[in-house]
Amino acid sequence: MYENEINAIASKGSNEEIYFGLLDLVKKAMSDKGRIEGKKKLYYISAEFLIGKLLSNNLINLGIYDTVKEALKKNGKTLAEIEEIENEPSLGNGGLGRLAACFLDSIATLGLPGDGVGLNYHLGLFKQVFENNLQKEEPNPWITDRSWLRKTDVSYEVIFRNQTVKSTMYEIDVCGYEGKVNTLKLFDIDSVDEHIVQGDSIYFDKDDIRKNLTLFLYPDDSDDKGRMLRIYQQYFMVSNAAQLIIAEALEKGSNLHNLHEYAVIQINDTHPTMVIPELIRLLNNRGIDMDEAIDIVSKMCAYTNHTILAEALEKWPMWYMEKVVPHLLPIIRLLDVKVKERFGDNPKLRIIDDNNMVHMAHIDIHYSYSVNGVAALHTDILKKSELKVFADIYPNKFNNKTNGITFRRWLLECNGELSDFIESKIGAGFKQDADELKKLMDFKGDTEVLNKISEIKANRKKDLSEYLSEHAGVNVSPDSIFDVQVKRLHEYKRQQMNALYAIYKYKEIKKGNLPKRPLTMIFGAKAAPAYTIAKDIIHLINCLSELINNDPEVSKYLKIVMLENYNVTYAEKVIPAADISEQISLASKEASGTSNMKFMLNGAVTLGTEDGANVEIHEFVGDDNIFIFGESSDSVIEHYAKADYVSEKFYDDDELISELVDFIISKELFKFGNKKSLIRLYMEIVTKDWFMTLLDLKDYIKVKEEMLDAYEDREKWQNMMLVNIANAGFFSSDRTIAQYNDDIWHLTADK
Ligand code: 26Q
Repeated sequence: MYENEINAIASKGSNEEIYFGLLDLVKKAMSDKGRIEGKKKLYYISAEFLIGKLLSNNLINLGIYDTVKEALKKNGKTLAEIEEIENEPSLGNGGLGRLAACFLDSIATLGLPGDGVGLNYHLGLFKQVFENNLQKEEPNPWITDRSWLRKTDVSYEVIFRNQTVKSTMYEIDVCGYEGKVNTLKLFDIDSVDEHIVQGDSIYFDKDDIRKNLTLFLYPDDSDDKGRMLRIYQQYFMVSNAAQLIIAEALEKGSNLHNLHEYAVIQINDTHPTMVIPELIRLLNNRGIDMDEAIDIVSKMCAYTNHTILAEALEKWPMWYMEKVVPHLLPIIRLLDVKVKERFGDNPKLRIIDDNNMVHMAHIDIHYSYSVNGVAALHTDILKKSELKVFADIYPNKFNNKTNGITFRRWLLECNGELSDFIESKIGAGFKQDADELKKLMDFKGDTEVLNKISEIKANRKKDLSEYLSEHAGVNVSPDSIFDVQVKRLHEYKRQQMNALYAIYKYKEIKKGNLPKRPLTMIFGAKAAPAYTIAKDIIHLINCLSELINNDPEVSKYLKIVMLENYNVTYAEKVIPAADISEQISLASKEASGTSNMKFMLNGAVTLGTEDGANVEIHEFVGDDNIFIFGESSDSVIEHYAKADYVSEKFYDDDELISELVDFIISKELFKFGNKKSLIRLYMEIVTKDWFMTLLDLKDYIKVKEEMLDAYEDREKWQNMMLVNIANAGFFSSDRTIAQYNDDIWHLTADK
């Protein structure tokens, strides 16, 4: 397919010409595939779509990846260098956004009619740079004249209190693996002005909505204006979505009374919640009475919860909404009244509380027909504690959908050599049916296969080492153990615990207790701009990196790498190269995690707590193929309930713990770091430690040491790699999406 065109493009002179040639060809090939059609369609509304670069992914899904690679090779080029031309879209921040991207891939692959709906942030999430070991945020412009974005003539009016704006809809095609095409729809306004941003900062005038509405994802919300801007963004997103849904259904012949037969909405966390009152309002405006409108919308909406952290459960003051979207208030009040009519005035169930705060999740739970968590443990905790009052009144609404990842990007694309080798052993069936990976279990103990798998791992480690020495200015040995923790920076994810391990190792080496093999600790993480302690943790890791990597005595055995501006592109290089997958959240706090699945699929072994999807990974691979430590979620939940965790006690009572924590404020580190930041972090850990780092620190060090020892039994370790890969099938997002469709969406596949 397209062989002549591909050869012609590959023989062009510059990488740019080749890239843009391929871009146009792929766009045409996707339009040739045709759209996935159906009476009923899914609208996956999300504030984030962390889609990553698209060229390789689209080539794979179109089935022309190998042809392109060959043609480039003939001309002395690689796809990797061509893809350097492409900017990574900066439309997401972490797990929730990447999940949405994996889901779009699987929805199209299964032939289900389903589009993503979100916003076209011009400067995206900030770009992270390090200055004096501190994180600095810069704008991250990614949109270029020629790109995957297609401007459409679809436009809606969106009404705010003091003005009405006109939207423009952009589209990005989403091609299924050997399938047809859905779209990601991104709304924008033409008047946005990137020049209002001050220099290379992320500061801008928050007043002028016409100029700033779609500038940044998660603009700084440390003041009222910033928080209000988030409401502007959210309402803009969902009002467009609601108008689109109605327009498309009308076109297909809906009389609106049966809108739920034409559309189902998946609400990705609470950010799109206002779609519920907005749709009710629009239906009511079109002559449908309130009760019926509420009923129709409740039959259309399904809500996914991604967190139990209190601070992430959105609550907005009524007066914000009054200022931004006053026309929604009567509806939100009505929804609140109806809850009281039905269930009495239980404060825990209310939408509007005594402080006049609107609880977005409560709107979702009362007025959706499905509420799901994202891993078995997470859903259990929602039902048994966090959302128990709701689960009691709506037992049938609650369900689990354990997250998944698309194997196209996270195996075929990022680790083609491993994928090809697997295919040579068990056939290509696993690409459509991930469960077939289980067939690899037949090769347990097969030296040839095991050696090949570790050879491939060694190749990825070499690739990454080269990349790091070229792009990050750091030399690491591919023969060292690659120990990787990449995820958003948050105290509950406990990067600080990993950093304390680095201090432990540093001190051991200084004492002459040399490790059998060097260790390379790799971190990648962005901290929210206003999250001081998270930024302090990044600063600590950077300081440790500077101290350790420049100490000739220690750096032979230990290196610390903090990746700057970790993103999807980086993930695709780092994850295939990892030996150890760090999944060390405080049990009960990580809803699922998805990098844990990516690491497993690429043959890394998990070092983790019994949290999120780690629990399910543990069940699949068994005790012998994972390293588990730390207190259980039940006992952590009990500590919170009894308020009996006192970090200072752990610090005072244990010499090793105090020695490691004290190092944060040592002379050695003050040489490289900002004293204020180091002292603040030290104080936080000793006097607060809300996410109980010190509770699990000793167990973590012990199990990590056991794990490093286990690595030296090469055959044992290779078998662990194999068992992890062979059991990753369950974590394909194709499985997750099939379950969403069977249990929630009920769409008909168009294949
Ligand atoms: C809320 C209020 C105000 C400002 C921002 C927010 C906000 C923004 C982003 C709240 C939450 C998020 C993102 C959450 C997220 O990424 N959660 C992750 O979702 C993954 C996919 O389900 C899970 O695997 C992770 O465990 C979960 O942390």
